[in-house]
Amino acid sequence: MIDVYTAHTPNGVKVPIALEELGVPYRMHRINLGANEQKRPEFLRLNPNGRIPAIVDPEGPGGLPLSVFESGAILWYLAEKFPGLMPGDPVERIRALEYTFFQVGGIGPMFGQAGWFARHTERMPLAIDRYQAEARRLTAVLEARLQAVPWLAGHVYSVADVMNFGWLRAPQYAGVNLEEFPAVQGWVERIAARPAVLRGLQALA
Ligand SMILES: N[C@@H](CCC(=O)N[C@@H](CS)C(=O)NCC(=O)O)C(=O)O
Repeated sequence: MIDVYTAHTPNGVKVPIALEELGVPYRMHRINLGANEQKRPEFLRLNPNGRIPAIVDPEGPGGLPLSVFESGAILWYLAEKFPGLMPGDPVERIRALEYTFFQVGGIGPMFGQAGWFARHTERMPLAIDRYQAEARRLTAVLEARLQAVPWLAGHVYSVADVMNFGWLRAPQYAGVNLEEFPAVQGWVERIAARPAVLRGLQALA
């Protein structure tokens, strides 16, 4: 039974979705971000960065408990351990790794900043324009990929799709209109309709 420490946010939803896709039992520990529970010492022992999500696998390597933080590392760890989200084809596996890093280094930070500046009480048009433009540019990269192949790794649904879906399911947060990105919109709708995805989101509702 994997212990999951998370909240209903773009990064937080990825872990229950992945566990549902993999059919792995888990215990949910909801972290109240408003109360700063992610900065408490007991949470910092799991993630020194003080952010959700984090997991503890009681049966890590060598049969010992293992904590993992950073959603990309968590999903990659789970996908390597349990069958279902890691492409078998070596090229598609690298594509999955690319689009996992792309999300962690690009989509996540840029969408996050775009949303943060757009909602700040002080209006900062330069920052809003810069981050929203970058969010749109990154979405265009996904659009080009998904015009060519059905899933980000290529022909199989993978860890990379779950990673990016966490953010693209709520694009308006970053000022992105998916009507301008039809392949991304269709991909979001296909993922959102998956029973495991519905269960993973329900676990956090
Ligand atoms: N790169 C990290 C980002 C994690 C992250 O930014 N989590 C946010 C929620 S989406 C958080 O914990 N925010 C609370 C805080 O920063 O104190 C990951 O992918 O796990």
